[in-house]
Formats: sequence, C-alpha cells, structure tokens
Amino acid sequence: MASRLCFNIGFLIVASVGLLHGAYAANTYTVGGGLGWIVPPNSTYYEEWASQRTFQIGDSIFFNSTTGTHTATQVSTKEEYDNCTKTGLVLKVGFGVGVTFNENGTHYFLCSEGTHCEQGQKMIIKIGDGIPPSFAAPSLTAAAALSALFFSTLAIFFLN
Ligand SMILES: *[C@@H]1O[C@H](CO)[C@@H](O)[C@H](O)[C@H]1NC(C)=O
Ligand SMILES: *[C@@H]1O[C@H](CO)[C@@H](O)[C@H](O)[C@H]1NC(C)=O
Ligand SMILES: *[C@@H]1O[C@H](CO)[C@@H](O)[C@H](O)[C@H]1NC(C)=O
Ligand SMILES: *[C@@H]1O[C@H](CO)[C@@H](O)[C@H](O)[C@H]1NC(C)=O
Ligand SMILES: [Cu+2]
Repeated sequence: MASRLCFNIGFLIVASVGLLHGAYAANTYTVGGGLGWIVPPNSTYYEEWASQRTFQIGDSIFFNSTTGTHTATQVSTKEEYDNCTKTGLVLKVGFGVGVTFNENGTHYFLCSEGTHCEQGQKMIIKIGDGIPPSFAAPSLTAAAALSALFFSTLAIFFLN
C-alpha cells in the first residue's frame, strides 16, 4: 500500500520534472524484456539489450527477477563495473525494483549474487549524452523542490 503510493507520487513528480526539462513522454522498460533480470544466456545479453535502446531523462527501468535470487546493485565507476565489485548501492534483493532517471548520466548496474555478474548479469545505462550535470541546478518550483527530497539523480520504486 505504502509502496504503491510512493510509486504513484514518484510518477507525478517525474512527470513534473520531465516538463521542467522540456522532456518527452517518459518510457518504462523492463530490463531484459521477457527474460527479466536473471543470469543471462550469454555474458553480453544485458549490455546488448541496453545498447539497443535510447534512454532519456524521465525514463524508468524495472528489474523483474522472475526466478532465483538476485540484486539490483549500482556501482559508481566503470572500473568497479568491469571488476564486478559486489559492494555497491543495493537497490533491492529479490523481486521487482524500478529506477527513474532524472538527469543525464551513466549508471552501472550488476547483480551481486554469486558469480552472476561475471556471467553477464550487469548492464550500463546511459541517459541522454551520458554526461552528468556539473552542478545541481537550483530549482525554485515546488515540484522540483519536492523532487529533490525524493531523488537526486535517480529515484527508486517498488511494484509489489
Ligand atoms: C546473447 O543472447 C541473445 C539472446 O539469445 C542473442 O540475441 C545474442 O545474439 C547473444 N549474443 C552473443 C554475443 O552471443
Ligand atoms: C515480470 O515477470 C513476470 C513473470 O514472467 C511477468 O508475468 C510480469 O508481467 C513481468 N512484469 C513486468 C513489469 O515486466
Ligand atoms: C579492479 O581490479 C584490478 C585488478 O584486479 C585492481 O587492480 C583494481 O584495484 C580493481 N579496482 C576496483 C575499483 O575494484
Ligand atoms: C541530455 O543529453 C541529451 C543528448 O541525448 C542532450 O540533448 C541534452 O541537452 C542533455 N540534457 C542536459 C540537461 O544536459
Ligand atoms: Cu543474480
């Protein structure tokens, strides 16, 4: 119930932020499509999935783990990503977590369970040009101020 409410509020705010940025209709993508977020059939599966799509400010991705135990973990650098560093920000262990992106930038996600990352359960998501803003633009509108409370560069939501 509470998470549902949070999800709805999130969408309202994302819509507002989108308007402020002069952005377009926001899309939500289920990571990996029907496969969901699991150990993939080959080590480049999710990188291929991501590279075939264009992500913009306001878009969301949803990690849908349909089987097994997985995490959606965000690491900070390309080096940590390449190394499959297992100590990033754990967004969720288990089923169903979404992330909404509010700024351009490059995000590194992986699963920290076992050797899943080494087997290719990892993905780079580039928003817009992939370059984060050099400073946080001060916002005077209520919607943006409220959004700053909820999100910095991305927002997390749960669907369960
Ligand atoms: C990985 O698997 C996907 C889905 O089966 C396939 O489309 C893709 O070509 C594969 N990539 C490689 C490098 O084998
Ligand atoms: C998540 O996976 C389940 C099981 O495959 C599927 O029924 C459901 O539609 C998926 N949800 C999303 C949002 O893709
Ligand atoms: C990545 O792995 C290399 C080689 O093992 C190591 O030298 C480097 O410190 C690691 N970097 C991070 C950020 O974990
Ligand atoms: C985000 O990246 C896009 C390119 O895809 C660019 O057109 C846009 O100006 C960038 N937005 C910001 C706020 O830097
Ligand atoms: Cu996993």
